[in-house]
Amino acid sequence: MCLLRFLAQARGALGRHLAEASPAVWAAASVDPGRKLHLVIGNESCDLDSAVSALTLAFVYAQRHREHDYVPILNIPRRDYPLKTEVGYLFGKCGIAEPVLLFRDDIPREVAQNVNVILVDHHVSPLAPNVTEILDHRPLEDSSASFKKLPPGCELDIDATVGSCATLVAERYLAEEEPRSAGVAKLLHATIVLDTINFAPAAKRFGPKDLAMVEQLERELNSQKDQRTSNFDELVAARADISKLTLTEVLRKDMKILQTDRQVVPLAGMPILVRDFVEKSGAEKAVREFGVESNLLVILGMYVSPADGQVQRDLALISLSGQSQFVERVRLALVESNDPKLELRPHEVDTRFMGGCFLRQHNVQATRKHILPIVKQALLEWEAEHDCDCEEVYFFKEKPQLGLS
Ligand SMILES: [Mn+2]
Repeated sequence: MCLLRFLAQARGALGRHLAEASPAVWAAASVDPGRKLHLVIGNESCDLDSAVSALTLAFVYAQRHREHDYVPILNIPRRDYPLKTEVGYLFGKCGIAEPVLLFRDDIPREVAQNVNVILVDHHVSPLAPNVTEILDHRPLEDSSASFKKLPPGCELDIDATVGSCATLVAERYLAEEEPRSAGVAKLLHATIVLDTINFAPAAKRFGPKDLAMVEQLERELNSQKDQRTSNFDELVAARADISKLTLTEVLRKDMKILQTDRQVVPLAGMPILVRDFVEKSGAEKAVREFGVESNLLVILGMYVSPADGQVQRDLALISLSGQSQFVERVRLALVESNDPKLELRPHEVDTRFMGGCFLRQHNVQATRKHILPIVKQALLEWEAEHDCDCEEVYFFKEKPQLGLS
């Protein structure tokens, strides 16, 4: 069976199994009892690695183990698919359209006990008790509570030496003669090239296995090494293409949530400078929608010049509830950071957009990976110091008055 036909039939396979769990919703034909459903699911960022690894591994296993069903699931709600511009671009190039894909909201919140789950590109999951196999390349978090809930027989292939989970899928794909699929080979090849930053030595994002798999895939595709660069450039451009997104979608496109016991702080990463974003009409409405339930929003902007590849970065701190002292505290933490030095300085032209704080980041090597822990530390320190400002104290202050009345 070819990849496209497999995908077109995946929804039907899912429906047949779910019909058993919930006949009211899925009035489809039932499945024979020995036939098991395996959901193959990537991580919640649904980056290219997660999406491609889930899709290709499900296809390969489905062809090799025809007695069972393997269904790829993209770990985002369907409405967020347009935000994953590089995924949509590469899938589109391979003829894979959104309606044949299955998303997190296509499966019930609680998966039935007899459903097996294969995790790709992550290994900490609320589905842990159902997981039978893991392919991942993140550093092992074996102390996490969900990791301890994995069943004893779960097969683990967690290899932090590879730059891409797609490399681990390619290894399985290439290990046997069947199935052969140009679509699978192209998807895996493009993903490994993107994740390894096209094997740039300075980026240090690849290991020997990534290179070996890409070379084998190139032999299978009969493609030349020099095509890597054009594939890579196309995907980088597709990832930064926000021309079809609303401003709120631009903020949500690549966001992470920082959570402490008392606060939720969203960090947006955008392929446009914040300074340029706030000039757009509707920017204030978009920011309000994005940060509706938080004290603080952190927005990180980046602009890569198409002409010479030069990178510019800036950031903004905005409090919708006007907590200026808190914003100032986080600003100081970022400005004073030595690990690394962010070299934050005011923009040449200042802005007072929503009373926020806007800074150019002259150390363009520093990324969200560096900024996130600084913000988190500042949040925790602030909370520790302002323990006295919380409700209990307010309550004690008020109590004598209540007692008198
Ligand atoms: Mn990955």
